[in-house]
Amino acid sequence: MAVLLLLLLLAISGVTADEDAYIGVNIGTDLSDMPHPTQVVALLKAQNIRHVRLYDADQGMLIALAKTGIQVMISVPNEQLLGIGQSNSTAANWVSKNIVAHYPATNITAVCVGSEVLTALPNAAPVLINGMKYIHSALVASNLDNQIKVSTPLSSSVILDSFPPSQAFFNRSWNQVLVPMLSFLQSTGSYLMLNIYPYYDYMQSNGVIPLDYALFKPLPPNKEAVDSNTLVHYTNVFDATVDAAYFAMAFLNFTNIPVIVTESGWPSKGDANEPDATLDNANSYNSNLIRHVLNQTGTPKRPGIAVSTYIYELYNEDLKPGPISEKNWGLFDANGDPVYILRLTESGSVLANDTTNQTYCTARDGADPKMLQAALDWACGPGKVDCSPLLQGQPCYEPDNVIAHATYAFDTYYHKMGKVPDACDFNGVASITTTDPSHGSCMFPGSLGRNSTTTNITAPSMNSTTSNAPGRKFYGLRVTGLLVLIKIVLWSVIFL
Ligand SMILES: *[C@@H]1O[C@H](CO)[C@@H](O)[C@H](O)[C@H]1NC(C)=O
Ligand SMILES: *[C@@H]1O[C@H](CO)[C@@H](O)[C@H](O)[C@H]1NC(C)=O
Ligand SMILES: *[C@@H]1O[C@H](CO)[C@@H](O)[C@H](O)[C@H]1NC(C)=O
Ligand SMILES: *[C@@H]1O[C@H](CO)[C@@H](O)[C@H](O)[C@H]1NC(C)=O
Ligand SMILES: *[C@@H]1O[C@H](CO)[C@@H](O)[C@H](O)[C@H]1NC(C)=O
Ligand SMILES: *[C@@H]1O[C@H](CO)[C@@H](O)[C@H](O)[C@H]1NC(C)=O
Ligand SMILES: *[C@@H]1O[C@H](CO)[C@@H](O)[C@H](O)[C@H]1NC(C)=O
Ligand SMILES: *[C@@H]1O[C@H](CO)[C@@H](O)[C@H](O)[C@H]1NC(C)=O
Ligand SMILES: *[C@@H]1O[C@H](CO)[C@@H](O)[C@H](O)[C@H]1NC(C)=O
Ligand SMILES: CC(=O)N[C@H]1CO[C@H](CO)[C@@H](O)[C@@H]1O
Repeated sequence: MAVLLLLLLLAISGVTADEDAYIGVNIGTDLSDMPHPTQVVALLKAQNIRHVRLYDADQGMLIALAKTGIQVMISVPNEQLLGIGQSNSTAANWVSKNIVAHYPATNITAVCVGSEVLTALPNAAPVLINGMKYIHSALVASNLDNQIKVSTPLSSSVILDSFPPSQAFFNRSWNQVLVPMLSFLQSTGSYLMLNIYPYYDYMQSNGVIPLDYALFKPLPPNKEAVDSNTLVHYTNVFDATVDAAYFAMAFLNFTNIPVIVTESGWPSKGDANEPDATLDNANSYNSNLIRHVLNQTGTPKRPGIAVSTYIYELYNEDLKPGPISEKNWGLFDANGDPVYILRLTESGSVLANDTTNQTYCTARDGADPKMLQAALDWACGPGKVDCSPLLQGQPCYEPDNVIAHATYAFDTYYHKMGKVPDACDFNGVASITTTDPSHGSCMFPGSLGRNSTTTNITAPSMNSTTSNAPGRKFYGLRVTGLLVLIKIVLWSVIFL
């Protein structure tokens, strides 16, 4: 039954996909405790994230993403670009190993050739176009070029004078690369990939850009930014940057290439000199961004035209060098616990908000150990909880004390009973919490980002198959009320 419903869920989510703008998520992997690919995918599923971008072509992730319906953009890391841009057979091998071997089980939709190459690795710029063309030729040879697009994410800093948007143009130093690139994107039906960081624009503007304008918050009319040529009012940095890209392309006579935003986000924590990297601002930015994209508003220059956007990023990456903010762009920590609960109520039912429903039943602090033991005995006996994971040698045996064991039994019972508050009482020695009590390989029912349908979870830490430090991936959230409903039914079937 559960399997049937799962299939139904996937079928329906397939139907509702993708002519409209969608939200995806980038998956960076610079974490000391990087979750295993199966845990990453479980988190994606729990959050209904349907689109992701990986910063490499990690084989473990590509396998874990198979048959999930999740659409995946993979990347040629900058470190591999020189090889691929100089040899069509290297490119063909790359496509064969990372795409042909996984498609169609894993729904790969695009290849990002390098990442901000012009600004991050300018000496590879001369081979960038060839790299894109070689990858594309290999896709053509495998008859996959219609399904899988080739592009390269650009930093928005290649656009100069981006306000007013109508006067924006690409840094002319790069025209020799950008003109053939735009021709390539146009002739292959691909899109311009752009990374947009209003956080940095705001930080670098020395007070010229109001914080609210960066955060999509309402501005008084006299504070709105007006394009003096078009008289268009801009209410946020994001739209102005996308329009600047349209104008910059038009300046080179390319008027029909869509834009997709490959990275955007806001850090939730920063150094003393980054006072606006806060939980509240990160929440405002990402919540407003999601609402803006899913509302299909488009931009003033192209109203109603979808600008799908990948949020940077899924996990906080604690190993990232640089200021504190660098480590705090994530929506989740390594345990799959949300860093903040997105404020998405007005956009309908986006499951990221559903983390508020992520509750657990634990032994109350300071409860009398004898009463805990009695409640534990009841749960594992008359309560019919499967307490075998608490046996010696099993994942939840350690720590071997009554509080930990009771917590496991209480939480399992609570979920079995459909999380009704009465199921978490146990004569007053239990209480409901939103903190996931899972530890090590002991996964509690209800745990996000983990496989909670079974207690036999082995969770090896991920040894990435690639050696690239900034390995990353992405997903997308796109939810309908029906999906939420089916998900609830699905869960209740599993737990009843
Ligand atoms: C690579 O390019 C050479 C020379 O243009 C061509 O003969 C060969 O078929 C190409 N190989 C692949 C795998 O595309
Ligand atoms: C991948 O996803 C797209 C959009 O939902 C869909 O049209 C396509 O059929 C999928 N491809 C595969 C191989 O599943
Ligand atoms: C344009 O690009 C060149 C080459 O990277 C760089 O040196 C220059 O500073 C850029 N111009 C501006 C105004 O950013
Ligand atoms: C764009 O097209 C116009 C009209 O055909 C032409 O005059 C102009 O030189 C073109 N600009 C570029 C950058 O190719
Ligand atoms: C969504 O778009 C409609 C019309 O385009 C607009 O009236 C509404 O305010 C938008 N909602 C949000 C939350 O942006
Ligand atoms: C949270 O759980 C309650 C009770 O199970 C349910 O009625 C509600 O719809 C859930 N909220 C969401 C956003 O799914
Ligand atoms: C949970 O794990 C089992 C066994 O490894 C697997 O068959 C199942 O597909 C997993 N479920 C989810 C939702 O990942
Ligand atoms: C968990 O699954 C593995 C492989 O399927 C099996 O060898 C092991 O005995 C199981 N452990 C428990 C506690 O069920
Ligand atoms: C993971 O990598 C570490 C360090 O390279 C190594 O010691 C360990 O054996 C690896 N684990 C697995 C399961 O490959
Ligand atoms: C359905 C649901 O849980 N909605 C919550 C989404 O997040 C906002 C802000 O935290 C809550 O107020 C809603 O209750």
